Amino acid sequence: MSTPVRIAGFVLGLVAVFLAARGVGAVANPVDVATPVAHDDMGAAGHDDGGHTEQAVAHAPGGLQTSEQGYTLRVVRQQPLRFTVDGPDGHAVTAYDVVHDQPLHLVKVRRDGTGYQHVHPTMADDGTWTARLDLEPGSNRVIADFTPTGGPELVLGADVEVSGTYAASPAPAVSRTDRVGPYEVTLAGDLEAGGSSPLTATVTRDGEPVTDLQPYLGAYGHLVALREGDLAYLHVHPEESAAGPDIPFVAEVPSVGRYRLFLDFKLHDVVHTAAFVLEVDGHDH
Ligand SMILES: [Cu+2]
Repeated sequence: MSTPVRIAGFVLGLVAVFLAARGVGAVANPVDVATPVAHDDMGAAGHDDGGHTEQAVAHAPGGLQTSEQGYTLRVVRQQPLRFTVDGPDGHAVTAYDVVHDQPLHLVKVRRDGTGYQHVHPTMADDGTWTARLDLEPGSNRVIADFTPTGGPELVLGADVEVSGTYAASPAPAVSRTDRVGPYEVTLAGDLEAGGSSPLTATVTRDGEPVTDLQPYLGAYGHLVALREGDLAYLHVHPEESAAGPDIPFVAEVPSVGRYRLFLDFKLHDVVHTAAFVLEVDGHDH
């Protein structure tokens, strides 16, 4: 935790105490980022929240906005999906930093949480990206994770409506285990609202630990977490690890609710994706 962020959290905490003391806490609502503090009456009462509050203040979840800080995700066509990221000057961005081995990560999921894909589109010289995606009928969310060179780290999302008949899938139950081909993957650890939560994925085959994972996107696995309801895209960082069977991560979850998690891992030159559902109940631990 950087000192400026900690101080910012502390100052906002003081503001919350001040507002609460005057009985006008609701006035803080127009400032969205202050809401988690203003509404955290336990925090305002002075218990040690373990540093959770300032994180909620520092990061609004990504992927909820199509446009942010002057950059706009613009879908040009559906099939194949083509898009640009238009910069503050109105032109398509053509220079990106490579992060986790790629200049741009694109996640697509249908609004009902099915059909997850994580791909790496290719960019033409004019800044138009083309992605190989299986866009199914229904409302699809595409989420781009990138850093324009010299610009901010951004996660922008857009809806892509595809015509055709489809049946919405009911929300799945909480699930920590998934079977992908011959592999069984288990996700251990609990998500905590407003905190940094360690999670560990474990890959086995026929009950035996898998220890020959191949590096993928700069780690031995890549985990994406999406909030059910709005598909907010959460910060998940891989931790250093061996090539299996355990793949450790730290996830930052902003609120209670249910989260869908998708783990990409690579074995024998094939990338597999395991899916999980975790729930954050909001009770104190
Ligand atoms: Cu990626």
